[in-house]
Amino acid sequence: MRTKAQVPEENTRPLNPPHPVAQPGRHRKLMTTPNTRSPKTKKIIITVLIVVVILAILAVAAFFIKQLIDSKYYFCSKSVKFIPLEKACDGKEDCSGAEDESACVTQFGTNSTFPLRLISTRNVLQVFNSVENKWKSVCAESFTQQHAETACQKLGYSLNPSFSTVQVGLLSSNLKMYFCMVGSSKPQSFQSTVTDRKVCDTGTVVTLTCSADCGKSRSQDRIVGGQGAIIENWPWQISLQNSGQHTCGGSLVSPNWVVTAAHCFNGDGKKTLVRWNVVSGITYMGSSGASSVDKIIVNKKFKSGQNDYDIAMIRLQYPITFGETRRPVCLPPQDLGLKSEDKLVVTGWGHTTEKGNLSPRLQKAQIALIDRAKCQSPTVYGSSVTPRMICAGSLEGGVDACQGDSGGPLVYISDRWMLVGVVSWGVGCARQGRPGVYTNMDEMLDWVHSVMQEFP
Ligand code: 4AZ
Repeated sequence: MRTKAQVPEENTRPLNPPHPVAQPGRHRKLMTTPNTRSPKTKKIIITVLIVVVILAILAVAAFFIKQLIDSKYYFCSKSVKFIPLEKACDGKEDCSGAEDESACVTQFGTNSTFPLRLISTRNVLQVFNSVENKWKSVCAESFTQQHAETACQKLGYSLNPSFSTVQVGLLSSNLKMYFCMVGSSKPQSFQSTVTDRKVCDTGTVVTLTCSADCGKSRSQDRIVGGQGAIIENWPWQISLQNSGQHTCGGSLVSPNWVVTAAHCFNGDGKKTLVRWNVVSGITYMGSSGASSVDKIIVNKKFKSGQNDYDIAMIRLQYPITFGETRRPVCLPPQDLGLKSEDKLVVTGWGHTTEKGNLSPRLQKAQIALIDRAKCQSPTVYGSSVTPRMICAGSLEGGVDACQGDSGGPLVYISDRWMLVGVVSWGVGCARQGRPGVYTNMDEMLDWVHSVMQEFP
């Protein structure tokens, strides 16, 4: 606020005082116009400006030279040596101390069935009996909070779980064929105490929620195709950046795990961990507040050049603190049972047209699940679509994921948002008869849970 008392002292002084005082500096100033500077001052200003401009040019040049070097070479910091990028993480030691092979993308495969699962929209807990090759629903009797914690820990969650019970009569037929009961003696390893039951004494089985705050967002707004979005509504969305460049999307599924696509790690310089960062909590593309990557695990069955098993997981160096802008999405239960035309949402900073550019602002699009038979028809993608894939979008075209959306979330809401797909591939973007293809999370849950258990 500008008040009278704040009027500058200079203004209250007469320009030509009746008795000029001997103050040479002041006197000279009063006699000249206020903006005129001495030639010496001018020289200094010009020199400073030139220095600033030169420094700016040097900084920009250094940035581009660094980008250029980074795009071709890997720097061995211990031996102070550059090696061609394709030699980093190629299985052969090129830097002293094998520095170039010490922090690389890991491949992980699993052939065995993960012995626990949550199934159907009710999240019924089942235990796998490997001798009989059968899944058995867990009776509620003798099941305690401690059992719930053990089960969720096994499934890769560290947060406080909660469990409830559901009447057997309300379950679909495949969930009420076989039952088992956990023992009370060893809740920390209850699978070793599981015994078969013909029926549950209480007539109820266990339903389990491992991540209390997953899949909740500020608003559950309904979406039309391709609009600007805000991170608060899709707080699990992350930007996966290679040398500071947005490369793929991804989804937070716990404080330190991100789900993304395996094909994001194809190519030179994409296999070394130091180049990767995860940026969370942003609506507008940027690199501030990036999380360092501790491990990247790619599905072993993914083969570059093919699109099958296109899934990877990233473990962050430090867990993310959840809030309005950062929150995990729920992993779906097994057999969620989506039908064609069910409404899904895809989000990302990918290209807004096929030959276009990345979007500075996060975008969302509502799309529909496409019938598998339709997507596998010869006029669409034929046998390129495997059981590990689902198609979503519109056969008329117009709305779709695109380059730069890869690895990002395809979500479905019942009471919470669930990750049902990962942006994977498609022919072009939003073309007629060429919908987007997504990694089918339902087929990957075993792998995801195995990874979280194997690399806690
Ligand atoms: C890509 O290149 C890509 N239209 C991702 C999604 C789709 C196409 C391409 C789907 O990452």
